[in-house]
Amino acid sequence: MKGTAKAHTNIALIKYWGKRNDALILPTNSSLSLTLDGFYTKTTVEFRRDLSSDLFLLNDQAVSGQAYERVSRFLDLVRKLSGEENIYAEVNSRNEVPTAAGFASSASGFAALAAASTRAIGLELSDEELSILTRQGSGSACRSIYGGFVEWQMGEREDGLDSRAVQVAPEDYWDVRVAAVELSSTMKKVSSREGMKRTVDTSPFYSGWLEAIPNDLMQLKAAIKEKDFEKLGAIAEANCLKMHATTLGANPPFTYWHDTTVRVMHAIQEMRSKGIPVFFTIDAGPNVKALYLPEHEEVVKSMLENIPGVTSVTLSRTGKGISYL
Ligand code: 2P0
Repeated sequence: MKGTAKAHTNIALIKYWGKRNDALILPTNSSLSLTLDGFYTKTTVEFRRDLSSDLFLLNDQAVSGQAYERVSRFLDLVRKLSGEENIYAEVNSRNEVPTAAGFASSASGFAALAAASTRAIGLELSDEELSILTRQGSGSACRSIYGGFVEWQMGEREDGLDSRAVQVAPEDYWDVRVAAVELSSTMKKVSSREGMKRTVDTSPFYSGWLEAIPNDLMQLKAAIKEKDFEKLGAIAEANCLKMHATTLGANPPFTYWHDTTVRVMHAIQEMRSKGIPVFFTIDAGPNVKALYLPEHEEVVKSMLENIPGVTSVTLSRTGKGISYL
């Protein structure tokens, strides 16, 4: 009863920011991401009759506390779905993503866990069913089931059975590149889970965020269809700024930006004013991701590496969906 799977992380161009149901992880807005081949998680799950509780090892270290509880609760869903309620698992994960520094390691993590654990327990799920299950581990993870451009449709149902990802365009459709600019690998102060909750509950700007989503989503899908990079970049950058603006209105207010975050944002906009089409997006952390086309890779990389306070620049292409090993 053993399964191994690999899943890549994804970067949202239209952000998921807010839940309407915390337990089922149902979002208040649809989102759209690009799966990245540079960052991934590889996970092996083995269900064993001799275990009396789950074991979770991340990069060969036993994990306990909140991170363990999230994995074990997710395995409860898998056990329930399979009808095998009294069997525990050893989970071995290897993360090729810097954890909790604004890179969505939970996205590749829960996608790989969902794929490996369902395979190990003998469930045969469609990609759609797997996306619905994965969503209940971590919202953004439901998008990592697929490669390329992926939309997480928020759905309307209370039971969440229509809240799942669909592929908008496959990984070989368009060679858009992403440079992950790392500024600091320290843990962030407000987790994305807590940050989005505080924003939904207290920020007067949150209604403006929700109002903007349908148009951003429509425009971004048109940009993908037309392969219009400037349009894609402009919408992604503006959507990211709207998401981050909501945090400033929260009570207590907060921001994920460091001084270097702002420096990188300005440098990217400055480069654009000189005619290089490069755009930024930022998740719930200080690091910046730059979007560009292959012909500008050299110049974008060297510009980013030369910004004071930048510790590393990692380049990524569009990635595939989950694979079984
Ligand atoms: C996203 N983020 O769309 C957005 C943009 C952060 C900013 O999804 O609570 O780890 O597990 O559903 O998926 C990060 O939130 O949150 C996230 P949970 P998740 O990628």
